[in-house]
Amino acid sequence: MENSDRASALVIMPAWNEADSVGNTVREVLALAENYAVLVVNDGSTDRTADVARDAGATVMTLPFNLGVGGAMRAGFKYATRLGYPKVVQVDADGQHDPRDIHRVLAGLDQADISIGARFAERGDYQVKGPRKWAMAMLAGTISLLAKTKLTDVTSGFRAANEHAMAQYLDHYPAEYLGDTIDSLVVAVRSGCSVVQVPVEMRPRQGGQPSHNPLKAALYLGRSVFALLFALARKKSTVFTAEGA
Ligand SMILES: Nc1nc2c(ncn2[C@@H]2O[C@H](COP(=O)(O)OP(=O)(O)O)[C@@H](O)[C@H]2O)c(=O)[nH]1
Ligand SMILES: [Mg+2]
Repeated sequence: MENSDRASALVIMPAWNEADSVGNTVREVLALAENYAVLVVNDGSTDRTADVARDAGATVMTLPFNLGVGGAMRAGFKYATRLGYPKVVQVDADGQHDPRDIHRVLAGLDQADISIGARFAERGDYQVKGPRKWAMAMLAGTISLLAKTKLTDVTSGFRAANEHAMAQYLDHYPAEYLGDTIDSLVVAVRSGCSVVQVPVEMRPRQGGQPSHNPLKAALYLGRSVFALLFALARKKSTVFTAEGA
């Protein structure tokens, strides 16, 4: 854990078969002027992700089999809490999240428990169109109502959390497919966490392959729309009142 001395925040990097890009991404983070510790959660990769990440200077936690981004993040939050990091930020291993924006995403925590790095400029391989675009707009609008703040990019994985949000995540962070994006946010907001978004730009993936299956992702978005409509139709329930707040 040589990289954790005096670190102001922990960068959690979920990685699944990212040997092509994780090394560069870790090096970019460690080269920043700010002092961040980097934890790569190697999620049952079958390539050299763990070795490459370690050689680049990250602490590597290897999960014995693939748990998905939600499970990997939950393991990362547990690690951060045990080691007493006051802030964490999730950064993709594929290089799409520009490490130079990390300080901006973390700065959002001055105003809220969760800070989302939101892409405003749709470019690179992030062009979404048709029903997917409508579903995302509708989800963003609905979650904005819940969070009482304008959110435009609720599926962004570039996000930071403070200790309050981490305490909530440890109990409730969804581990199912893609649940780390929308579901995690809805549950956190309903548990009393505040959210803010800050603008960032996304870069193209720096190597390897995207993990998402487009059909599964579309089904997930559709399911999220319905789940949210039902959640909104319900009266506020005491089950969701803030814990530990
Ligand atoms: N730990 C873990 N990380 C994953 C998994 N699937 C994807 N990732 C990581 O999550 C980040 C985003 O994945 P990616 O496939 O690029 O998704 P996209 O950017 O939304 O298209 C990358 O750092 C991936 O390595 C997984 O099953 N487990
Ligand atoms: Mg990606």
